[in-house]
Amino acid sequence: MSQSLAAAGTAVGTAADTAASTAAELVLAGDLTRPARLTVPDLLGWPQHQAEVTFECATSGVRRHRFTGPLLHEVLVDAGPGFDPVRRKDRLRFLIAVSGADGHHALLSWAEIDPDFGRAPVLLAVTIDDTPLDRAGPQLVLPQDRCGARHISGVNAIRVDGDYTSWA
Ligand SMILES: Nc1nc2c(c(=O)[nH]1)N[C@H]1C(S)=C(S)[C@@H](COP(=O)(O)O)O[C@H]1N2
Ligand SMILES: [Mo]
Repeated sequence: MSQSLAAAGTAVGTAADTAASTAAELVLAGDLTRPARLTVPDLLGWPQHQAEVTFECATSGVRRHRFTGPLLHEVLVDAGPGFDPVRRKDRLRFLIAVSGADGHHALLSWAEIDPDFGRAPVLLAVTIDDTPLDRAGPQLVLPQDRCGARHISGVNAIRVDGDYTSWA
């Protein structure tokens, strides 16, 4: 019985279509008091924003997309970054390392997305062009970027890091 069900499942799709593996997971780690694992449906729990972005790709030219999703800043604040929230200067040493499942990486500074500093309305998109990203995983969206390279798709890890003492 279970064998024939498995065979039927294989016939209509790939292993990635099985219930256990459909939801891509995003790991929030680093200097956080509440590290988390989030799926795209989890990201619907924050207020949703929309962005129409046009960016240039070095290889495929001008691209245009519509994204929806929560602000990266709101999601990360809820994970409890390890700075003193009332001391603005304390936030300036934090960086945000974003990784795609394919190994594409980019760094943002905390100040870049902080409403007291750069105020960039960076999203963790849950839809692209009205298509849900539940299986692919969320996409980083930077409406301020001219180039497309930081619009990382299939984001599977975000690390917040404020400790540079080991660099000295
Ligand atoms: N995970 C991942 N995301 C990525 C890339 C990549 O190599 N891996 N390339 C980036 C680059 S260089 C561009 S221009 C855009 C292109 O997005 P589009 O083809 O969906 O318009 O995706 C970005 N996101
Ligand atoms: Mo690109």
